[in-house]
Amino acid sequence: MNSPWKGKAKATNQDYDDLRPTITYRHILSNNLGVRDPLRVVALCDSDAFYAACERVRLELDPNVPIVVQQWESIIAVSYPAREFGISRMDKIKDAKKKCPNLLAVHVATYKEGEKEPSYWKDVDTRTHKVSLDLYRRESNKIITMFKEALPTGEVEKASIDEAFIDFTRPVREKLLERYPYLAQVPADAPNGMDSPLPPPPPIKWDDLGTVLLPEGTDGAGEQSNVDIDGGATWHDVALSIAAELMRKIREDIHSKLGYTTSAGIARNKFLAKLCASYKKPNSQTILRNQAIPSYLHPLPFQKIRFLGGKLGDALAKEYDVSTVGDLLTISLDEIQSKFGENALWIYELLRGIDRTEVKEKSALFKSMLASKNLPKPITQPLDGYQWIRVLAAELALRLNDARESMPTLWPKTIVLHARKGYETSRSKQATFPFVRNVTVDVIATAADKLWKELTGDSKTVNITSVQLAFTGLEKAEIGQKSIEGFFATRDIQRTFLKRSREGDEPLVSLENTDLALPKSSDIEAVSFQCTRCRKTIALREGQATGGPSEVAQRLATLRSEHGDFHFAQDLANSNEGSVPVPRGSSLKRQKVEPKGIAKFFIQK
Ligand code: DCP
Ligand code: CA
Repeated sequence: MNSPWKGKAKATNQDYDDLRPTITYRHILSNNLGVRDPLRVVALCDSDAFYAACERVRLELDPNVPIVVQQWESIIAVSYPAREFGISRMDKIKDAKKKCPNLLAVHVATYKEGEKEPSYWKDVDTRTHKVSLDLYRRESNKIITMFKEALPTGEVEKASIDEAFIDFTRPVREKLLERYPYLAQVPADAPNGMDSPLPPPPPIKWDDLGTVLLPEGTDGAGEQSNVDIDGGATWHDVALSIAAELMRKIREDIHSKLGYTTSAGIARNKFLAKLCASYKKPNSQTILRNQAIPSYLHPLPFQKIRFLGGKLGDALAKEYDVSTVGDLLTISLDEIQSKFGENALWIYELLRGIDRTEVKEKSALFKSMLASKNLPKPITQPLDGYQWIRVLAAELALRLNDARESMPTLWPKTIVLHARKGYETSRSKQATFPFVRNVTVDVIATAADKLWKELTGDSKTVNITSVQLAFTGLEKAEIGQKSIEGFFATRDIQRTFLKRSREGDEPLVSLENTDLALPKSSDIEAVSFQCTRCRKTIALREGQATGGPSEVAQRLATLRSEHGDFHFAQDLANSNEGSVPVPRGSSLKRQKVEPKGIAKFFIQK
């Protein structure tokens, strides 16, 4: 293809105009360390051969034992000692064992019908078992917790089951000011006061801090291992070296406390940190200095970059007949814009090592939890579905209860059952999930059984190839608590409730938070509110919205509390033993059940 850009002048470091920004006292003393901070430092830390390492630690094996993790007939993780035998994920178990006769192949834990916990059964069979990744999730959470505990002022974003981004900018800033206190004092003779540049940085000892990638034009092939770096060190290099020091210490702690080795990439942003994290594996870290960004990025085949692979990468390669990042640098922003519209600036900047994506912890409240099973043998008799429901319910029970260890009031609003026949769209049924404190396999299975009955209806035979059970709308039960608290506030029976609960009736929800449902100050002017539970906007009736702000606020508080009562009553009815909530949109009448315990107490008015 005859491309007007092919053979044009080579990209120069002019394309990277922010590699040596001048750092001033204003920068170093700023409290607002955003994504444009010139001393920004981000790391990506990834666990080595993660599932294999989890199994090795669980089995208390020597780290040199070659081990793979198997899921049915496939290999899903290969330890580094096993990789030395040329084993990869692509191998079949049989072939891997040929390559290494001493190979230990551990099958992932599975759930089995009738068992509440996953385990390592001898008779794993995809027709009767379901894979459990719970061990890996738990170990992953332990690692994330160690990052957070080690860096109370850093930001940690879990990126996958075994990777996390860490924003070191603030912890590094604290260390910089602690080690070089003179940076906090603008000298009296500084020409531009706060906007004067900092004095030259001290020499950096990169020893033991990891692999340092070399800037362009330096002798040596890509890496730097000497004690003092060249005279071109910047304060950003100092920041990187401090982050590397902190990262190394955390990685060592993870290794000694949990037994896992990790590999990290440390650079000025997420994109570059991720890119260099796997430069050397296992058990190592790589530092990409700003000066080395061009020489590191230029020769990279751009389609290997995650965001630039796939269709977008194909389009770029075809359009411009190019293959490396360096090739793409000669294309102007206008040109990219005309071809790629709104993504253009982002692509243009990424190619120049610029990425302003924040490191931000995703809400700890993952909104849903899904357990699913593709059935090697379709379910043909409706009765056969119940065994899978119990298996899926066991997984959800374990996961919800694990999550409740750190968030005790976590509560799913809805339970959803999906069933699919071949490649047809799945059918689903859902219901409000009972408001119960102890979510056991039985509670979940009872709710799901009811949905299964609805889904299969009167059919004598079915043909279901995949079943999924999910919790959706997972949230801390604050709204529920507020409803209940509102309930107590309006009926003034809190004392009675507490008395009865001490006498032995198990309260359905905890009452730890006794802050009553009063409007927040921001609500004072409001005449309506949106219920976070049912999403409806509940407004004061005409005429009620008049009067002084405190009267309106009071009426709104009453309305909130009444609306909370409505949900509370529903939850009580649903959480009664033996009662299963009526799915939304169902024409079924709510089952009449004799209220028991605390529910009976409340329903008697
Ligand atoms: N995984 C999987 N199926 C895949 C890829 C990965 O089940 N196709 C699981 C098993 C891995 C874990 O995810 O242990 C993490 O994936 P990585 O790609 O990070 O691979 P590893 O951690 O196993 O190896 P590495 O040391 O190369 O990161
Ligand atoms: Ca990994």
